Amino acid sequence: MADRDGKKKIRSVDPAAQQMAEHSAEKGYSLAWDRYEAVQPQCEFGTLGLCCKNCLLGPCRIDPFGEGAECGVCGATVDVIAARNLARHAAVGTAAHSDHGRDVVHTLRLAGRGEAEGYEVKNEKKLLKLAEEFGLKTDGKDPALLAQEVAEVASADFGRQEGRLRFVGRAPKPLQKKWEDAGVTPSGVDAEVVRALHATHMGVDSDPKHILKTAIKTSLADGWGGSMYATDLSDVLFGAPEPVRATANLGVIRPEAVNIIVHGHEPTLSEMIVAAAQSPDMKKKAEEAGAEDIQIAGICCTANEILMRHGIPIAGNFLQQELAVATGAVDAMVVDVQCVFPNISQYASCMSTRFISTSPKAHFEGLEHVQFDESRGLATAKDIVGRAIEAFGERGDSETVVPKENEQLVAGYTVESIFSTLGGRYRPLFRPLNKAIMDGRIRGVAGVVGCNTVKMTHDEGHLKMVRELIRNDVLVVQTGCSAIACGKAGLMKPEAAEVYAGEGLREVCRAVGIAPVLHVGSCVDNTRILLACVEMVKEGGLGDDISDLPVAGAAPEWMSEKAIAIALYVAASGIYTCLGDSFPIMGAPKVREYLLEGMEEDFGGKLAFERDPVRGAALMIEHINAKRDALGLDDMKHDPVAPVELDKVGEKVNA
Ligand code: NFS
Repeated sequence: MADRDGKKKIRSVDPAAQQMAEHSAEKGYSLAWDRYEAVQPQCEFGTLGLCCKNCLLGPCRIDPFGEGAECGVCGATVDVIAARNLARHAAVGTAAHSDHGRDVVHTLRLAGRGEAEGYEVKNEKKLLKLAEEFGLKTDGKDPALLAQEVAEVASADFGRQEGRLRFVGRAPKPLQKKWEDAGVTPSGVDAEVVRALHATHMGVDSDPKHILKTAIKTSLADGWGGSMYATDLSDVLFGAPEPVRATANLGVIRPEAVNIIVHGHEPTLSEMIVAAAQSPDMKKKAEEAGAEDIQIAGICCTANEILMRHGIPIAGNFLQQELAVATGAVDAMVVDVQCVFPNISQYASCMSTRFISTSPKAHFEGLEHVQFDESRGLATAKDIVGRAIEAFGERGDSETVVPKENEQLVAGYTVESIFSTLGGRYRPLFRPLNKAIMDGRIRGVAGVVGCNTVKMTHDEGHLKMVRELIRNDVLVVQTGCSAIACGKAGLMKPEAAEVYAGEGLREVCRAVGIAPVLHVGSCVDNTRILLACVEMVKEGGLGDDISDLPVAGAAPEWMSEKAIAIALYVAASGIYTCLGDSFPIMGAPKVREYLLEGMEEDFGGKLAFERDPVRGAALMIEHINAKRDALGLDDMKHDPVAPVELDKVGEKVNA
């Protein structure tokens, strides 16, 4: 259990996280920060990518300084080893996002057949648009039937054996050609994942650069396949998000209410929990148990899904999952898949909190399992909410400690809603954004996304980078735990423009009433950022391909295999992408050279590794400026404004 040697501070810039860490230390709860200390020193061979256990001739590890073996027992060099490891990470990341996408497709099919209790097509307009894109006959067709047909076409794309993925056709033509020339145009999502696993088996692909192309191809099947289906079909089923006000941080937990935390990723579950909690019978039960209300709050990307569509509050990001439970006021922690700490059940024996796993894919030792089944989605969700109400009854007078931090934010931006927010209801165009970039009020656009990691100070990378970007007039769009970090710090309120944004960006934010930092959803919704770039190209005046745009991407605190797939598909879509931690490839010179330099020639985008978030932002700005120069755009109208100290974030917006 927790042993922070009397130094109760954790590495986090979030005061709510800090308070709960102190409380956890007093209670003896172990946190990820404690476990990180306990596993030191971490394996340097693994960090550098020089450890191979792909076959049982090994494990082999290669010393980067030439002491000992130069290659593995089979003859694999450092570059082959590191490239294969990276390709496997990308395949797992792609599989995770895409399996989430597949579940949404499955639910859409069941909903169309009338076999998914509680689900229906909420966005017929988008269903129709997709059906037309897929070449389906739409005239006078019943939306339920159309939903089934769209789901069939999508399923076929997952299992496609030949030809290219459908959404590849959404990319600008020059980018499609680059992918063709480089041999990375993805085919079926499943096939690409399987091929990456085959290619990295012992004694198959042994050309480092070719292995990296396999990693890129697989990742493109995520970005322009599995993830894009997850986003588009979630919008069809659950409705397209619209700008919505909400709140974020541990202070959203209310001791007097039945608190249910939904943690994980798939909206199929969380949407039903929200519906169940809002149903009159459940509300009545909660009142009978003496609760004021039922409070749903999210952690990680499932939080982003229900925030975007319903304005449901966010309890915190990845590193706050244990801290939420430590409040003692959570009556049910409901998890599905991805980013859930395996030992989250450590609390089960000492609290009334019910820990409930729900996915057939993910059971957790020590957690009660209520299998979620879309065919009886609402009934399962009511069962879960009922258990939370019971737990509230058992909570009695036991101690609860809930931080007060609870910040306002606006979320719910999509390609469609950016259109209408910037262009107005009657002129839904990307023209105003392109024009603001062309005339030098907005320097460019940056997507800042990704996780938290205990290897860095929690949230600090996100906040420092984003503030540096907006003070230099770069409009920021965000997803994932990065979006949650900036939401908690007050950067997603329109007022934030007055404090942090450069003068040009501030003028634009004032004119259209937006914050300088826009929340565009969960990690699968990074596809919204790709498609926003496509729209900027289509709108004209900023080049012919995504790689011509003055845009950049970043994941300052990334840690998951999903982030590896994202970084690769974003860079291979032509976007300069700056990562906080490096990929585990630094011991492999050829791999390093290709990812940090060579791939730009093939795709127009490449990666950079920079731990210092302010320097990372400077690299992104330098890239954006170079793109502006290449396009011959006007000089920026204003100089950047002075930076604001990190400890003033939030404080200043609220002043
Ligand atoms: Ni993305 Fe979302 Fe957060 Fe990282 Fe995990 S929740 S899918 S992987 S930790 S951003």
